[in-house]
Amino acid sequence: MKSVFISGTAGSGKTLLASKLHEYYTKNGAFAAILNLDPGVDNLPYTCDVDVRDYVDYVSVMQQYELGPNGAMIMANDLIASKIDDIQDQIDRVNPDYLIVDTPGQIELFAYRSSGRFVVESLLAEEKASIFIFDGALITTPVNFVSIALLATSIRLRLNLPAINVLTKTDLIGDNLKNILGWSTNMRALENAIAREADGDTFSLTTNILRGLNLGGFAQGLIPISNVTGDGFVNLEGALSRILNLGEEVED
Ligand SMILES: Nc1nc2c(ncn2[C@@H]2O[C@H](COP(=O)(O)OP(=O)(O)OP(=O)(O)O)[C@@H](O)[C@H]2O)c(=O)[nH]1
Ligand SMILES: [Mg+2]
Repeated sequence: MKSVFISGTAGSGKTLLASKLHEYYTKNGAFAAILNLDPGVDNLPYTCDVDVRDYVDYVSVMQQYELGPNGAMIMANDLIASKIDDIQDQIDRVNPDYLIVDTPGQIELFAYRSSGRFVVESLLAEEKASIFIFDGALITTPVNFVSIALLATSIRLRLNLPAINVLTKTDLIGDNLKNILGWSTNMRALENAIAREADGDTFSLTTNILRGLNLGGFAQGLIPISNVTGDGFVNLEGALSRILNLGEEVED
C-alpha cells in the first residue's frame, strides 16, 4: 500500500481532489481507497472507506468538554491519534494499492500540532507522498504566491514527506494561470513581478523569503490541475508515481 496525504489551505480543494484522484486511479485499474481525517466535515463528495468520524464525534466533543469549535477540533485530533491502532486495523482490512488521505480544513491543526504529524508517521505504508495545494483563487499577486510557497515549505518541514505542489481551480483563473506558472518556474520573472507590485519592506521581505526558499530547493514547479474539468491529472499521477512507484505509472 502507498499513501498520499493531501493538505492545503482551507477551501483549497483537498476534499474534491481526494475524490477525483480516487476516481482517476479507479478508472485506470488501480485499487484506491480514501481515509477521511477531518472530524468536523459534514458532507463529502466521496464514500469514505475509512472515516475518523466513526471514531470521534466532533459535536459530542464540543458538548462534553464545553469547548468552542477550535478547542474541540484540537481535542478531536488528539482523540484520533489515540485511536490510531483501530484506524490502522480498518485500513489493513481494506488493503488498497493507494490510500488517499483527506486532511482537515484547519491546516495548522493538522500540520503543526503533534497529533497530526503522529498520525502521518504512524500510518503504515510502503511509500508515502504529500500533495500540497496552492489555491488558484488565492494567488492573485506574486506576493501572495510567495507567501503560499512559504507555507508549503513549512508544511513540508513539518510532515517530512516527499512533496508535490499542485495549483487547483485552474478552470477559474483565466489568464492569471500563465502568470502563476511563469512565476513558479522563473525566479527572475517572479522577482521582477514582485518589484512591480511591492516596494520598501514588503519588497525586501518577499524577495528575501523567495531566495531562502530557492536555496532550500523549493523551486520544483507547480502542477496545474482542475478538480472540475480533470485537466492536469495525468501529470499529477505521473509525479506521484515517480515518488511512489519509482516511475511506473498506473495502466491507461
Ligand atoms: N472550479 C473549481 N472549484 C473547485 C476546485 N477544487 C475545489 N473546488 C471548489 O472549492 C470548494 C472547496 O473545495 P473542497 O474540496 O471542499 O476544499 P477543502 O480544501 O477540502 O476545504 P476544507 O476541508 O473546508 O478546508 C468547493 O466548492 C469545491 O467544489 C477546482 O479545481 N475548480
Ligand atoms: Mg475538505
